[in-house]
Amino acid sequence: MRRRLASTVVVLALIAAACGGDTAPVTVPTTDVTPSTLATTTTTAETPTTTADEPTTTTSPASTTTDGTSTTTGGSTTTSEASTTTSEASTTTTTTTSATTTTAATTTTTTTVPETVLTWTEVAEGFGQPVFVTAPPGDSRLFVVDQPGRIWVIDGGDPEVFLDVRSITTYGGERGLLGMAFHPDDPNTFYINHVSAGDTVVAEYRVSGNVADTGSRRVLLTVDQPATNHNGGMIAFGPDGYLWIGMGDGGGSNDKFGQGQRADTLLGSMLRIDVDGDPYVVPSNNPYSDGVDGAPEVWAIGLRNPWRFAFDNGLVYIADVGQGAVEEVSIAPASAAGLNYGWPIYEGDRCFDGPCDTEGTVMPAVSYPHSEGCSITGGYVYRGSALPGLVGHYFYSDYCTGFLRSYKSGSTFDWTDETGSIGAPTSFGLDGFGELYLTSKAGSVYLLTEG
Ligand SMILES: [Ca+2]
Repeated sequence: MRRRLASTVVVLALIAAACGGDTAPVTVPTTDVTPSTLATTTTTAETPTTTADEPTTTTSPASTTTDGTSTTTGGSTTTSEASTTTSEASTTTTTTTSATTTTAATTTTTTTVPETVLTWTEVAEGFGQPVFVTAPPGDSRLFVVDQPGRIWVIDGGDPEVFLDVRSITTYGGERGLLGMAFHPDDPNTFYINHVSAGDTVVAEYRVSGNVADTGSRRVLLTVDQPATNHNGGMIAFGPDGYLWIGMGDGGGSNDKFGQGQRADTLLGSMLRIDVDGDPYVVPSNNPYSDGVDGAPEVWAIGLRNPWRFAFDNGLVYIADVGQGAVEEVSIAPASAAGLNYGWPIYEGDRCFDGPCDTEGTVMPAVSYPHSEGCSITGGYVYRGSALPGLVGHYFYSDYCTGFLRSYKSGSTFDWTDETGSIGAPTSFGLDGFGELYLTSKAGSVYLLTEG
């Protein structure tokens, strides 16, 4: 059942877009979800479990979900002939020196998308509130981070508990277990980012067999959180081998704590540390490694709530959640130290708390107004093998509208006509082979497939 692609292009709202008023800022999950029961239409390879809060793996592609959520999976089949696409474009990928600035350059690009039909195929369900998927490179297991405080491992059967930190995790709203990253040189060591006792904690664990050794917990970093929202949550190892930690501005609204433009505090910043230390080491080429003009851990400033970010081909893609009007993705060289991503001077490409001058600011490569969403869910540049026509596309979504869009070479593409909208997509994730997943607040994990 191959269909032709009908990918339409979203013209970048790179210019202007000072739309909308101050609607309530919405970021990642805002309410609790009780563990869902097993769906009755799921076919599983293993003996189904009956515990109410245990997720299951769906082994039949394109299975039908009947759980009454707003998710759409498998079977989005109405597509029309492919269209060739043209759009305005911008890139911000030219900065190569540290502590310099990048300004969006507007260009026009014509892009033809290969014939591909995309579908979100549900592969697992029943999680409390999944917010991330990952795996070490080349590892066939899949690790699912559940915001209330557990990590599940899928190793050919139903998900099993890999780590349980619920008792030391502050959960609710935007707080909880938010991120996970395996050590790039040792798949038996991993890191989590969770809110514990109300503050951000990055901790290391060792793996014993197919479960984490809870006794191996080693806290690297604790960051005081003055409010319940904007906790960031993403941790990922960069091409430099260092752990990058996305920190929100401390919460509230309007950068009320004045953190966005400060380099001497850890909030509103991207942090970068070497985990192979006690408790960690500050890389010598961090912009404030001497602690004189800023905090040693700070790598970049000007972030509001960088819920998800990703690396690809020497670049970092930071999806920073906007306040009331504009969402954004900023792209910059991962080697560029001391960049300023703009908040709160800019919200996306909109002047928010001026005076505004793009000089010295990394302006977004992609931005869209709140008429199209409310809270960006950043993703990844696809480098897998299942969807060869989409290699190099950076995929992203929005928590409110659930679209699926991609960005490549200055153009953006909207795939939602094919995939349907996923209700409340919380995060993207990659498996060990670069295939792309999406988690939904309703408790499901989807795999992006063709057909
Ligand atoms: Ca920004």
